[in-house]
Amino acid sequence: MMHIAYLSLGTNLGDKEKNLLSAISEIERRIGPIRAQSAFLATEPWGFESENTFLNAAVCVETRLAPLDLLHVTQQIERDLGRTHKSVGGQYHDRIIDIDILLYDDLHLATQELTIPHPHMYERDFVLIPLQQILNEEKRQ
Ligand code: PH2
Ligand code: MG
Ligand code: MG
Repeated sequence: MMHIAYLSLGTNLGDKEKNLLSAISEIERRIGPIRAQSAFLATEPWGFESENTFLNAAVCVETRLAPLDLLHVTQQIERDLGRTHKSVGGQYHDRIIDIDILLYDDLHLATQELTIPHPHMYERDFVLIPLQQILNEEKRQ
């Protein structure tokens, strides 16, 4: 079965453009074909203090992976690109790459490990602006 997932990408360390491009190419390789991709948006850190600004993006990807498998693959890509620690309890850190699942078909899921839609997506311009860009792109096709 084919599914449609929307992912949010963010980075605020190192060569940020390269980090996003590497993440997107690993998403294509391990998750499925990219249907739409936003522009890269420079943003201020949200929810924590850092001198390192972000580059954010969103992608729409077609996948045969189930939600938890998708989560595990995105986490493996984060680790392979060099991410060291995860955010715990809303305590954020600078990171080489963060890949978050925003939406998966019309699924609503709330488990210990994974909540879909992403619980904070509606509060975050760095998520909503790229997401809106790819939704508009799809409407025009
Ligand atoms: N990610 C966070 C917390 N704050 N701020 C920006 N600008 N961009 C992000 O991707 C981001 C953030 C948690 O993952
Ligand atoms: Mg995040
Ligand atoms: Mg994350």
